[in-house]
Amino acid sequence: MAARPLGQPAPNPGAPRQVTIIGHNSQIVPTVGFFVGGSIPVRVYTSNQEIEDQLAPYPGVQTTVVPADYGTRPLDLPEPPYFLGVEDAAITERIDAWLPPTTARFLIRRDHRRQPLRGFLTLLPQQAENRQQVLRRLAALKRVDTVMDLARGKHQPLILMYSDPDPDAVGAALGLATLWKAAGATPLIRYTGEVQRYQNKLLLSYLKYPIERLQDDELEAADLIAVVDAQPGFWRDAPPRAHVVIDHHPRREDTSAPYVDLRETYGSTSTILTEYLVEADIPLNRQLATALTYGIVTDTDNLRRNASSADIRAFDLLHDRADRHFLARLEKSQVPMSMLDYIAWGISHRVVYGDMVMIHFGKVPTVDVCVQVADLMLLTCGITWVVCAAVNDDRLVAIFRGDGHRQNVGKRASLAFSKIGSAGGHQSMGRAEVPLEGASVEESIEMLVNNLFRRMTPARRGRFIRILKSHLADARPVDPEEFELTS
Ligand SMILES: [Mn+2]
Repeated sequence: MAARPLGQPAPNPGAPRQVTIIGHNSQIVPTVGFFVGGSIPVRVYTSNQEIEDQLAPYPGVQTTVVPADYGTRPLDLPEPPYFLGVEDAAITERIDAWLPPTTARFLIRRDHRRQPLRGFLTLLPQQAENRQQVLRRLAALKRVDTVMDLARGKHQPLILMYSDPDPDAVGAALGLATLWKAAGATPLIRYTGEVQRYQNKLLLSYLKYPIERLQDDELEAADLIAVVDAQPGFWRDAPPRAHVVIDHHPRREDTSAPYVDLRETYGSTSTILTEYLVEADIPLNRQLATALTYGIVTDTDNLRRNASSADIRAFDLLHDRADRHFLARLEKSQVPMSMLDYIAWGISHRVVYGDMVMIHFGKVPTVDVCVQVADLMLLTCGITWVVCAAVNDDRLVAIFRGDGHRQNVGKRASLAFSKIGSAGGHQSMGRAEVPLEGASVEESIEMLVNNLFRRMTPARRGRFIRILKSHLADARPVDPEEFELTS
């Protein structure tokens, strides 16, 4: 194949070599203009001599005047696509009879509310739909103006995230900071708890924007306060006096502020900020696009959970501007180094019963051990549910994971343990916590098996318990100094 000259776009095999426009209504000339603008040759058949005259100045347009009743098929009718600019139904049918079988037949009419004839497509979106889109955009721009106006002339705007901020809060905060910077302000981004997860620490260190823990005097000094991905009432004592609240959690009765944008149907607050930024045509740099993308995918479990079409649209707009490699790094950084010994111990001390895996870790420094190992064991072929239990802080804690396909592990947890402790969950995740009140680890094993398998024969339950107890006699992982989630 001959090489294409540089700078020449690859030919699109589906692109039409020319288009054919037939009829005489008011849409003919604008439609010709539309295609001429795209340098596509146009063939026109019209009964109206005036249209021929109007089209004469257009380059690449060949016009043929046909009889007013469109009664005879032109001998030189080109290949599809065809655009019919005719209002009259009988004439439309007559022209339709000229055409070879093709799906590429459009009806171009001013009045799109009229039902298009069967088999014809419309070239333009329905006007009502078009109008809705414009109105939605105008509403978004009005919101952006309002939010930006609030920041103009402010000395110290403050964007607050609640507690240990999750990636959605970080994405939304950075999005709002970008808007406010475009309005000439220099906002602080602060959280009020501690960042726990390793991935979130990694995210904050990746972003150049300083995002830190709130200092007492900063709240005092702020002359504009926004709360994102939360509502002021989340702070039980001393809720901040917020001027701006942008969130997707269910509305709290006590939420009020001069500017409130709450969208419960959205999967993430980052989506709301993405809409603001995109509608206002504010450039999204790579870091911002990365933070917003990560916010959307973590809150919606990669668009699988509670994702609205708005979240999917925002993701679509963002994802090729985001740093894929960094996002992959974040996604993979799931297992703290200090967990590896527990994972190894859990794997070699599993008890398999049918399609279930059970592990009892004895005493653990953190219940995260059970969560991590349960998620991992569920990847085993043939295993549909997992129970990882341990004793922590004088409680028996059992973490349930299931594929959610054949059983409901939340219900299983609650049936087994809600009478003696707190238990619940949903299809694929469950958790039970039973106070031990000084009972031993050995007794916690009996409690676990006897309650979970009430319908099992006592002999089999006894064997189950003996195996779990004997596993505990094996050398167990040495607790790391600290379960700090660092690399
Ligand atoms: Mn969120």
